[in-house]
Amino acid sequence: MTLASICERLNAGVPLSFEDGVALFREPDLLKLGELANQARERRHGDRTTFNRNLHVNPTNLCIAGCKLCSFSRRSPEQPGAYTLSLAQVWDKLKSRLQAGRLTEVHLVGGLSESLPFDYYLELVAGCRQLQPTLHIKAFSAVEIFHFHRVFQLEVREVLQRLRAAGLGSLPGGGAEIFAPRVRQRICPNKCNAEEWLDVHRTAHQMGLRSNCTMLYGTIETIEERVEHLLRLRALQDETGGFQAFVPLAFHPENNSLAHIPAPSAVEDLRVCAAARLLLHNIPHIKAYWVSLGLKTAQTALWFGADDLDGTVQEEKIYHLAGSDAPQALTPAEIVRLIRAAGRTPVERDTLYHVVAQGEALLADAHEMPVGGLR
Ligand code: V47
Repeated sequence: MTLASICERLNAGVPLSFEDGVALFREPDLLKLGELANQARERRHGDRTTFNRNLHVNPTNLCIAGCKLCSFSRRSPEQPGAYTLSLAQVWDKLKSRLQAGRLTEVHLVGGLSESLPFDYYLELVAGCRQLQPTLHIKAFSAVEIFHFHRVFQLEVREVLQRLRAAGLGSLPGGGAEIFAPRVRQRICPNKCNAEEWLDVHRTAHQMGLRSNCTMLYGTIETIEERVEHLLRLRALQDETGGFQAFVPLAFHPENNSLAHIPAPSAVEDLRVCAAARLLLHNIPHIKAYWVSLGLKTAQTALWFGADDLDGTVQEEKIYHLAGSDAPQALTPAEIVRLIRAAGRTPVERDTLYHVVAQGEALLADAHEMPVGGLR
């Protein structure tokens, strides 16, 4: 399989095959691969690069899953660093962020708790919504939704319906890791399996909720397992059309049980981004999550298929505990500057990718500083 023949199929609008995908990941010429991905990106989005004003909150790090890849979770409340935020603490964080400037999204994800009742999650969402009714609440990965289904003995649909009634707007894409059972067994044996993860998203999409999807790369997976993972996401998207963005997540090895595995190189990061753009022709957005990639690689990824940088973030824990040296937060002005410095056109979006501000309007209030500031 050569890049030239892949290019012919791309131009003819033919979805790439499993073999094409493997060839993309094995392609030594990163720049040629990047050029193809960039063409696909520009055909869809031109120069536009989106971001949003969001706040990440992780209500608890107590987690019964014990994933080997994770540096964030704690098994018991007695372990150093274990925490669970009260509802009032979450709302206070949100309140102080809202006082510091405009916000359109709160991103809530946490560990799989043994003790928190379903009402905690319902009130969490409802309380955030009440603080600012226009705020979009993107919350709970499919792994958490599946956990709620198991521990609260409710159908997945019922879990989603109740959360939606409380104010849930969409689902983030975390917890997919790598779908292959061989890999899951070794890096996250207690998480829901691939079918269960996909089924939560299928159900959400059938209910009209949008979601994102991810792939954690750089642990022990093979190239074939990456391609299979991406093609399973693509197949679900063919069925439902509910994924908005794919987020490639680079493994960070500090403070977890896979610390002997080196982090992926920037070359690998860009290759995954480009291959995903080309294989996932039916998923509109590829997000270069700057917390995972670092600012410089995230900027470069905007020429390797990515058209989105996520948002202002703030208070990120999962990657910083695993060794990310990206800042804790970016101001809108800093994101705009990063995008412009990469030679792209910044556009502020909301969670569902509607345009919020562009051009002159973009900078009108972009100089605010999120609470906590930059590191
Ligand atoms: O589910 C955990 C991953 C995810 C590590 O949907 C790790 O818009 C690398 O899903 N090294 C959480 N990755 C982050 C996530 C996300 C982030 C930004 C935007 C969106 C979105 C989703 O991070 C986890 C897991 O897959 N993760 N530990 C680690 N050591």
